[in-house]
Amino acid sequence: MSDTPLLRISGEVDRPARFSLAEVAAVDARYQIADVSRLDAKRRGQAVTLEGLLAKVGVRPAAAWLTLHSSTDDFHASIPLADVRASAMVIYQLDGAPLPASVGGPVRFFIPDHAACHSAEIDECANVKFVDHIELSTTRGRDNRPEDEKSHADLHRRQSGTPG
Ligand SMILES: Nc1nc2c(c(=O)[nH]1)N[C@H]1C(S)=C(S)[C@@H](COP(=O)(O)O)O[C@H]1N2
Ligand SMILES: [Mo]
Repeated sequence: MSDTPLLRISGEVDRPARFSLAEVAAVDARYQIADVSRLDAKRRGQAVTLEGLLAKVGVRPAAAWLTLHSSTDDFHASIPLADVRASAMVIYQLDGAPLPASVGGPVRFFIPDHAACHSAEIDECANVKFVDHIELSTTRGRDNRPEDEKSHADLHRRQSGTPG
């Protein structure tokens, strides 16, 4: 059902909200990115910028951290809001249909200019798949990204994804 909530935004915001696919698609056209493959040849789909979603909820001045939660596989990443605010997006649609789970749908966080895994706070591992909740907070939130090469390699093996 198109009205089922896809994504919740909570925490240090003026108007916590739950967005359906229709509501994400209805975010103002100036925040929509029709084709993310122009930003990264490995990625496909339609996205809305993080800024477009944040404009809907109203970021409070105290918000300093952005935490991406996936309850699907209990994966969480917390990153400084300022580092991604201008560039991050969520991919939510592919060829006019909901984004498939095989590429991280129904909602996949995407930072176009991410660093390699572990090389920085904003790494490829922070491109959280199946994101269902975005939380803004004053201090760092939950983060269970792999901390060392071995746990990272194990994670990639489990998700049968590409090495990164
Ligand atoms: N929900 C969720 N998102 C996740 C992960 C995960 O295990 N679960 N792995 C991360 C890691 S370590 C990487 S490198 C990228 C890989 O994304 P890709 O398979 O689309 O290239 O997804 C990130 N997002
Ligand atoms: Mo990764």
